[in-house]
Amino acid sequence: MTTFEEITPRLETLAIEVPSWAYGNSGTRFKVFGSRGTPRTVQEKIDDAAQVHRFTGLAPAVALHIPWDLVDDFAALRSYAEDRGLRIGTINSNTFQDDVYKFGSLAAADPGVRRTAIDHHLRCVEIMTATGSRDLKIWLADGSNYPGQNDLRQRQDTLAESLTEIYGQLSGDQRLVLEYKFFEPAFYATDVPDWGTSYVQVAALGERAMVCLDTGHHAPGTNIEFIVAQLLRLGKLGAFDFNSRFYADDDLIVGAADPFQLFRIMAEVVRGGGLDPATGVAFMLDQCHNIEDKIPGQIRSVLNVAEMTARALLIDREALATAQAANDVLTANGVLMDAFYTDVRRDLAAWRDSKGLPADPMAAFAESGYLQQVAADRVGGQQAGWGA
Ligand code: AOS
Ligand code: MN
Repeated sequence: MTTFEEITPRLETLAIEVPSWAYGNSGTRFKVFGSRGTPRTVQEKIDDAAQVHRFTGLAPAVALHIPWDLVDDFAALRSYAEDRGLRIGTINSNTFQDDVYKFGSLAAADPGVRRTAIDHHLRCVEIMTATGSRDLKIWLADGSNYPGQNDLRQRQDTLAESLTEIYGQLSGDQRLVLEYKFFEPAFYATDVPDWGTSYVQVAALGERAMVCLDTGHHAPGTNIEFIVAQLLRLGKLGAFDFNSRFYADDDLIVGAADPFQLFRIMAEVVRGGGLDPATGVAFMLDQCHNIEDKIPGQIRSVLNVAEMTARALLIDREALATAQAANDVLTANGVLMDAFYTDVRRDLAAWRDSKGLPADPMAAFAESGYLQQVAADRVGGQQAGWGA
């Protein structure tokens, strides 16, 4: 039996990146609801992100989205974050919002559009250098709605050319991570629809190009932990975008829809060495809080990831290996389920307490009065939201 004390050193290596856009208003195509105290600037988003780290101790980085988080002076923004105990994490490029990208960006047939999209990424690389960010994350809305609309094969070649130019501009330990998504906004064919396509594209670029796995970007029923195992095996799992979903890309709180799936994913992360910082897996959240308060929504997500990571670390690996070798199906499954059913919440509370963190981060945040304070302070201006 593995004890909680034995797993804490590995648990403490967990460093979750929160997305700046989680603190802005978001919604569905039917309505984006505003809320009091929503940040108006990237600095206010960083202030909110700092609260998540302050109450959990596990979220020391904030990812930015460009152009949503554009500022004149990114070195100053880096200091702003550092003064609040955070580093600036992944820089996400955005080539899905401007009119010019109606028919695609890095894979578009129009060379002028491609140039605009590549230049945007080169600007993102400059920003990474100023912020000290390691990863450039690329998610493309590129695709088509109707059979025959695009030359599917040509677009793979075009995409490869665009990515090669961007990859060539990386320096030092900078990396490119390519996110895949099976549909939306394109409904017939997406240019990077699955992990295989992402893998093929990044493998052609080189060592510092990796796959980003967003947990909401697969067809229902997909065995995501299998993809995790395979990418770790190949040394190509660069990043997660964690969220949960009931139907499509719902972007709900991590672990809310299917805690067992989150456990199975973390079990493969542990098995594949992905918790070791040297493996370089970025544990990002990519979520929208449409109806719930955003900061506690992020705190809950971080806690859920920590809980399922702890349970995954508690798997009795020796007993599992023995049962697997003996083809003892029921014992092997039982060993895994024993870890999944272990309630680690008290142990995690005690661990937080020992670190000077609140035992109950949700309650402590509610009692802190932060939401009331920002609601009173953040009056006027334009609330940040999807697209701003
Ligand atoms: C879109 O579906 C993706 O998940 C991207 O990661 C995107 O950049 C992010 O969700 C912000 O819109
Ligand atoms: Mn994502």
